[in-house]
Amino acid sequence: MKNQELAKIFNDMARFLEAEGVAFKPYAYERAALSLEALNKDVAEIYRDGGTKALLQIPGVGKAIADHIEEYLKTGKIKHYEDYKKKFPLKLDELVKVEGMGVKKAKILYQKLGIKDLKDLEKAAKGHKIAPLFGFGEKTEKNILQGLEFLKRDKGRFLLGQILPTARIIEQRLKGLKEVEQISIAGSVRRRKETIGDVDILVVSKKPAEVMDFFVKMDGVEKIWGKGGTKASIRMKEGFDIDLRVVPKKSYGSALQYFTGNKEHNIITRKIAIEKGLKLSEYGIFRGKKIIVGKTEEEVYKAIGLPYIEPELRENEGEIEAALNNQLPKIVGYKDIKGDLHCHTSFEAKSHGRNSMEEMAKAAMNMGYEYIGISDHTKFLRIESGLDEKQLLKQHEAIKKINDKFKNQSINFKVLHGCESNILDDGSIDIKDKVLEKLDYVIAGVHSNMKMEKKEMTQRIIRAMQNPNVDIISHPTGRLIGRRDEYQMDFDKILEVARKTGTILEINSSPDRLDLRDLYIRRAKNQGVKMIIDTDSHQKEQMGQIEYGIAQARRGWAEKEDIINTNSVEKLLEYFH
Ligand code: DGT
Ligand code: CA
Ligand code: CA
Repeated sequence: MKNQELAKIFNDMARFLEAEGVAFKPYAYERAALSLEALNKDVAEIYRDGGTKALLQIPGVGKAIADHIEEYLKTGKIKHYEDYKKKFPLKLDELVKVEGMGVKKAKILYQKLGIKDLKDLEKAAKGHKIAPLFGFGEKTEKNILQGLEFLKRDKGRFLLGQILPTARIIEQRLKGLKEVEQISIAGSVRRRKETIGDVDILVVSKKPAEVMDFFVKMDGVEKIWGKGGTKASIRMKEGFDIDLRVVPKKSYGSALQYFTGNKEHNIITRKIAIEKGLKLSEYGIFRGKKIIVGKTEEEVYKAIGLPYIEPELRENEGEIEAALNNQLPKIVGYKDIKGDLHCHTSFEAKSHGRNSMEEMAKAAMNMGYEYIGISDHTKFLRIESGLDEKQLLKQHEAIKKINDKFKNQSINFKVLHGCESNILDDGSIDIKDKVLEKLDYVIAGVHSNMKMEKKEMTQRIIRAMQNPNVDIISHPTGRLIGRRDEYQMDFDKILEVARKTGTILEINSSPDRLDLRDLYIRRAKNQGVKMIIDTDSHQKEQMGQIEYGIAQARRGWAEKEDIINTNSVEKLLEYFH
């Protein structure tokens, strides 16, 4: 898939430019990569239908990038990129996945020790070659080894955010075939699991052979693992596999139920069928040899005495018992969110490639929201151009002006003023209370010293929640999927204090965070703790990632009432007060 190939190239370019110390440009490339990754249409098709002019309509794509895309589509290469690869013959994309390793560190390690990839890095760290280097030390070397271990644990799985856009494009391509009557993504992608082993796609067709042929010959296929009459399996260039199954119409519902899984959920549904004297398989529900139902999932569940169960709940985590007792939650919907309150902007931060407050507000309107909350970093995070008290007050006035302007233009949309402040080691906040008081709401998060002892970290976050000005805790556990563990902390105690103080816990939608994780969401809900689904967007293109956060909330059984940004702006402000 050209979208993902180009996204990878532009991400690499951003890193090369950063390694060279070039300002601004890396962000432009990152933004283009982000936009291409999330695009639901094939960039090759866009170009074929509308040329460079159409490319320029893609968010984040300007003239220089459009030229690169054109060059790549025409020649399969980008000269500028090839030159950089010669200049820096190291696998930066791989190396920066190690938690705590930035581009600059990777460059130094390459120059001093010739480290080109993860293998070299591991060898050097184990041989204690890194610690003696200026600016590294014992602690960094230990962290690198830890980071490498972590990467190994999750090998072979991909983030949902890396997979879903491509899976959708392939679904659309197949849908375009006249032989395809019905189609659905199945497996863990349909369940919106946070990491994905492979993609499963189910198709109804009377001519499976034609569908199979098209599938294995698609653009972006690297290898064909197998191809039979109704089954095929391929490896995409991006490194992940896709299984395709073609079934007859009468089995579509039961096949979808089977291939959606998960496996444990399937085993139990089959057992229930047996108890009723039936047999449930991917081909249908049978009494003896006679098929009773199979066309839709609804009728399959009904035939074994269950209501329809949303795919995000099918993990054998109690959903079957709940269904049997008619106690399934009415989980929050993908269209229930009314605004995003964790958004960063370029205010007083000119060098981060971010968008202005108005641009973010417009993007929020395009999402169909009623409000947005601006929550820039605060002063402790100097590398993120964190705002100090004076700048926050200045921003407050600027936001008032934007709201006045919208009002004058009869635009029914509200910009709220917040901030993402820092929880310091002792649990205090890096901004004075008398300024925090003036904002509509305050987010607080841990951004430093993440390896504290359990007791200390728990106390640190509790103290922040006890500050009456703090409304929301961002990415509460600090994990990065496949890269960094959660902080050591007593989550039950945190929940207890969150409930007492009315503090809201964030469900961060960023595909590599998804923090809170699903089981924590469920525990929070059961304890009566409110949550908010936010994107933590640093560029407007990231606002669309909200769907990953919503998916996670659904997997955590959260209902509309549990999520405060399903409320109108009036209700929300009332809650903050
Ligand atoms: P993944 O790919 O590891 O992220 O997870 P899934 O759930 O997509 O697993 P996958 O691709 O191996 O299989 C897709 C679905 O097919 C799975 O969710 C349930 C069903 N399935 C696969 N193997 C078995 C099995 O041995 N027994 C039963 N009952 N169902 C299975
Ligand atoms: Ca799968
Ligand atoms: Ca599979």
